[in-house]
Amino acid sequence: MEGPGKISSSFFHRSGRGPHKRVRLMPMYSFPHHKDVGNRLGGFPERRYFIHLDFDAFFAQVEQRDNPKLRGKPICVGGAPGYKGIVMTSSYEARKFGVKTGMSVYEALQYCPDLISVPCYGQKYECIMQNVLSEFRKHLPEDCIEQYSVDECFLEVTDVVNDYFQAAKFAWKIKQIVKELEHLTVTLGVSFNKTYAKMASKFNKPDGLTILREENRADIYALPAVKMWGIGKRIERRLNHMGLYTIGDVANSTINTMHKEFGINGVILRKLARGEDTSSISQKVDYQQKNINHNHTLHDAIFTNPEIENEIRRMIEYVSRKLRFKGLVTRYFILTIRYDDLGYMSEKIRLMSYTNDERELFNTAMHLYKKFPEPDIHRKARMFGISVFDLRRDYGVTLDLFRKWLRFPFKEMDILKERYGEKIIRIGVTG
Ligand code: DCP
Ligand code: CA
Ligand code: CA
Repeated sequence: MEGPGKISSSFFHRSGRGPHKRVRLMPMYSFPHHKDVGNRLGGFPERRYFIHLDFDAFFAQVEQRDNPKLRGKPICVGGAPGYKGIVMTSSYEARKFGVKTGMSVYEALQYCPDLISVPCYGQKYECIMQNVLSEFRKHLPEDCIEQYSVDECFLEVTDVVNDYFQAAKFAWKIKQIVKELEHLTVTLGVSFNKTYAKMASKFNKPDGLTILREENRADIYALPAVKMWGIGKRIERRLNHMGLYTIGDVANSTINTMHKEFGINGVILRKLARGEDTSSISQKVDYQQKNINHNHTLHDAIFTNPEIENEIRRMIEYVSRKLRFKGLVTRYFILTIRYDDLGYMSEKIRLMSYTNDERELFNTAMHLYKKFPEPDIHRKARMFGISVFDLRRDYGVTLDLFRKWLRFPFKEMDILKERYGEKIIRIGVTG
């Protein structure tokens, strides 16, 4: 068996705006810069246990919880009907009619005329996740907890359980904690590595729990390759061309074939398919808030500039709001994009001064983005990641006298958004 070595690497990517762009490649979970190196002292135990948690129909479930009139009904979160809202998510009742994330509310109404569209309360969902994570910290050391996205987290429970039975019991406890604390359901995956745990949490939705042991690898191997985290339609097509259709096919392929077709990414993919993901809980969102990360994987990869700009703007709004919510400002900024051919681009920049100003962060992000190879129809962008670090307490604008006059009422905007929904106010965006 291989030890917990690094499986990430980087190479020079030729196509793009620059002649030789450095493309960062790393396994799926641990970016940026906190790769799959073990964070344990005294070696690794034989078997490790990870839980991946994912809220069911997250935003929609929260809105149904908070408004009994919406329960049992087809709803979507995305703005009032008649507006040009986009479905961010929908209740399971709505999904039966074919309502999908990413559709316009208008289109969704064609599928489901009774659909009720409600506004998005971003800060509320974030608070829920933070409450849940704080509660988990009473049951697990903080370095065993990783928030992965607005509705997902990984827990490593190796230190508190001895076998799968105990891991399952712990997972049930987690479900109970969330239910008691927030009256919401989650679906959990339990396995011996993060990739498998994440895949396991896709089974048995909603309110499910799946234990995926080494000996049940066949359950994963039987799935079509596209079900694997990180494989989109494009990669699937290329795999199919190579005669690889299932995750098992990828796992049983040779390193050489995968390397020839996809470079080092192919080798990583094969490893992840085989259950050889050695990554640990990433300390990127750590307890003392040394950094904040936000990743977002799109259901449908995008490539046009307005789409990308919009996605980056949404990410920035989220991160800067989180900074303000915690009373923090940042000095370093990383933008990462994963393309649907598995390539990564990641750029880091030191800001002129500490800030949580949305416009400044957005401009910085766009500045970094311009250095990346431009996505096109053949190489779309699938995942966006923003990471800010070197965080300080925000002592207020008085420290930055020269900018004082430029201060925007972000905090006041947060309150409005909290009360009336995401779309109530936006800076410098029309339409
Ligand atoms: N989200 C979003 N835009 C997207 C995808 C998701 O704003 N393109 C938001 C709404 C979701 C939340 O993120 O509620 C979590 O996304 P998931 O992909 O986990 O979807 P859900 O939790 O809504 O549904 P599922 O039960 O399938 O996990
Ligand atoms: Ca979810
Ligand atoms: Ca999710």
